[in-house]
Amino acid sequence: MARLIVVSNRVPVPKTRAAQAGGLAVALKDVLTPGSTWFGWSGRIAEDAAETPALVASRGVTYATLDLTRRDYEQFYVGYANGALWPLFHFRPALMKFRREDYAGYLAVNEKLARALAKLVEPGDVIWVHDYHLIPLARYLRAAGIANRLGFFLHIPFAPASFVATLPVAREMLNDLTHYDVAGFQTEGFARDFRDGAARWLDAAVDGEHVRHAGRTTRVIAAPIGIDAAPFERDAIRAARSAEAERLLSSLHGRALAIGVDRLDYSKGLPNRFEGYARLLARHPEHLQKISFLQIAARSREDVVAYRELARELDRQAGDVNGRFSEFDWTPLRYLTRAAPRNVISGFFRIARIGVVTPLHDGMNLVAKEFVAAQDPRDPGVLILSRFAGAAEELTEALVINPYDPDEIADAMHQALVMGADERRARHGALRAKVFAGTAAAFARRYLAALEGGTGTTAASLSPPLRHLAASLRRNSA
Ligand code: ADQ
Repeated sequence: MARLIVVSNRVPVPKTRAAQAGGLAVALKDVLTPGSTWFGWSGRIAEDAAETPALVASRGVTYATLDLTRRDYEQFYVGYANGALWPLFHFRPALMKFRREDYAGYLAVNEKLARALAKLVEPGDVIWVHDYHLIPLARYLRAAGIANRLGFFLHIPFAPASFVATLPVAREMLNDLTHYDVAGFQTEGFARDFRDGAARWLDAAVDGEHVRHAGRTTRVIAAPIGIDAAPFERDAIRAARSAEAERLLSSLHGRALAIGVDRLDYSKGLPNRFEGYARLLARHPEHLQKISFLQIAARSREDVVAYRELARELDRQAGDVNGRFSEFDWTPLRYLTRAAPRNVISGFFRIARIGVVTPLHDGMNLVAKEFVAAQDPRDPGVLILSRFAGAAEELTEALVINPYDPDEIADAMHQALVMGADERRARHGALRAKVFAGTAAAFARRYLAALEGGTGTTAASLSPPLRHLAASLRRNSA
């Protein structure tokens, strides 16, 4: 029977640590109906890594995972994916560390995954590949004789053509993407960047949304990812009454709470955020002792040098802000470098007066949408949002700032603190409508309709597996 096969670097196998993993697991929750498969790396490193995937079945979904060797991990994950592609796509060429051996390891892992996956694929299966770790997968799947519909979705930004050229294997990367039937991006801007890059560096023909190259046609679309808004709001309402939220509230002594929640990643703009906060306190002494900033920054990719350096810099900055401004009974900045459970964070969002989302560059940023969904519409907090997050294309009623200017962050925090309830409600009402319309389910439905080759999302235009998915999505989003 035909099925959906989702492929991603990490697979959230139920009852493992990976099951907690953020964005993607949440976004795809609804499309993983019984009969689907989720395939990828187990998250484990093993020297005797088998070529045949380990299978776990849960609620009718099969989770198929392979281990990686230490060398695979160093070259594929640390070296090329996060040492070269991540900085390239996040506009940080100075941090890009390209090494041929890492690239060779990246290709080898993709080939190994494709070989293992090819054995699981049945005619009619629809294969949806996620993110920058797996760009070459389609080429290897085609080489293994897989003729099924193949889609790719990039969760992070794509870079403009002139920028892509700094990658020594830019042509190979662009060419690999043309092996997919559909290539999806978070925004129309990123989709356009890919079409431009393919035209410029591959001499591909671009015809509207389509890129034609070497006899293949790829439909290149923007499909902004969303959150499961209604359940998130319900969680937030419940979590705002939890013991943790009560403790946080009572520790505030009536002060306004500003909150930031991120992975500890240089794309998230944390140093400028801390500096912006310091400037708010220095330039607006009326807010001293009236605000507490809680930054939760989950440590991430500590095997990559740039991440360790960032962690040290933020320790220094946090010490500096608190050393300068603290009173014996007030700590202006609370800085935690570990993840917090979603059902705690959602309650903290609801309590907060300001959500601070200031990435220097971000594919979407789901925290921005989660903050909006968590607010009490009668007395909502204010979202401060970087114009360089994909979310800023939709969430235009936020206080949209340029994160490269710490004074602009400070001004926006001041504006948020003095903003009247009517304006807060008006801005939040508009944002809320967008977050509740552009949900994870809507994203998946739209993408899968494109992958199926249809232009609409009516059930009649979908093949049996997708009709099944569409029906389940409608049930879940009802
Ligand atoms: P991320 O860079 O991980 O994702 P983001 O979208 O902000 O970024 O967050 C994903 C999820 O992780 C959210 O549900 C968020 O609540 C959670 N999260 C983040 N920090 C956390 C923390 N400190 N503790 C607990 N949970 C935390 C990538 C791209 C984004 C894109 C997503 C989804 O970089 O641009 O929005 O994929 O496509």
